[in-house]
Amino acid sequence: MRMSFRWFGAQDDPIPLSYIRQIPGVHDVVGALFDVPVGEVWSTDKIAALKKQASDADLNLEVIESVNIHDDIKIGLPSRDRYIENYRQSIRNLAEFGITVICYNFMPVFDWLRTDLNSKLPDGSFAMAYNDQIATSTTPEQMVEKTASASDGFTLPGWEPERLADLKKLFEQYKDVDEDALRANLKYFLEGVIPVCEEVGIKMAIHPDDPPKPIFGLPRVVKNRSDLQAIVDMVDSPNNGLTICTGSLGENPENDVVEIIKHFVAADRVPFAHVRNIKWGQNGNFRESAHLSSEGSLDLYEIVRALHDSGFEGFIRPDHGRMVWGETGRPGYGLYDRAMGATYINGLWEAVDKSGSPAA
Ligand code: DNO
Repeated sequence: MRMSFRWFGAQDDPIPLSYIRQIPGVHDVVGALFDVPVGEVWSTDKIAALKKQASDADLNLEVIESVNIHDDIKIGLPSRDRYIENYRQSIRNLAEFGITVICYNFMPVFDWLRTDLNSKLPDGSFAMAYNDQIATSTTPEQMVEKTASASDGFTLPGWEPERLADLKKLFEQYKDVDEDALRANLKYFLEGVIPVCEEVGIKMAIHPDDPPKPIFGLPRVVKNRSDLQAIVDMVDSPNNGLTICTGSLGENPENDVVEIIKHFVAADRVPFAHVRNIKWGQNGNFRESAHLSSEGSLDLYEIVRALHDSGFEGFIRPDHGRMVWGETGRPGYGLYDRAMGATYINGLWEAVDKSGSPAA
């Protein structure tokens, strides 16, 4: 297991790499080029500069989160072939610089969704929350506006204002895309990129839908175990992998995250794991919590034990943290609570590792 930490780049992350380097056990940073428009090729110059920033700070950079997928690919428009060709070139360019894992998602229009980015918890910290009733009574336009105004001046990953400028048109383009069509378009994409990944040694790692259900009438195809199984079966290759995000999958109490981990890690399809906790509310509502098992609804000990005992050899990162100790910044991505999360997960891993007992 390699513990890593997400970083949004020198221009846009208030947390310097030198601070990340000081988190015990973190030697890897997860990065991306946020200034390349979705669909365009990632140039070797830009990748080289990103790699150099990490290595200058004595950190490795092998995982990219994310190389996002153009909506034309998800919709299945004729222009998708050009975007897939660009993606193939980005994969080749990234491999030249030692990248081994690319995290991506296949959520139409929006990436993850929260209805409150700054919900105050009883201990005085702030976390993100999702309320189904608010989500279903808010229009997509209102949601974009609300998310932008509550994110403290930062762009949230997957909520780029330029891309979401013409929501009406995007929704119109998706009107005939149901789950089957979206799945077929994912397969088409994977068939285009996985051969290149095999050639250059990169593993693709699809991120689950967050929350794991359709939103605003848009289909979602990465919600549960059977969706994940369908994806690994689309192209039978270890390079066609998954990002197991315990929070996203765990938001649906019906998803048995521990079992999902055991199954897909044993099948050698999990190069990357996002490990975080959430607290279930009523009717599909949830809020994010500290990583500690007793603070949320997921058992992080069992999650780490399942990863360890199934032979997980990929990258882990702590995921969304709360805002604690007066910190401000990009919601979910402050330094302190994520650093505590990394330390906690490292502690669990060490304990499981030294106890030597295989999971029941
Ligand atoms: C949110 C993240 C997602 C994730 C993408 C992967 O905090 O977990 O934005 O990076 O879905 O492509």
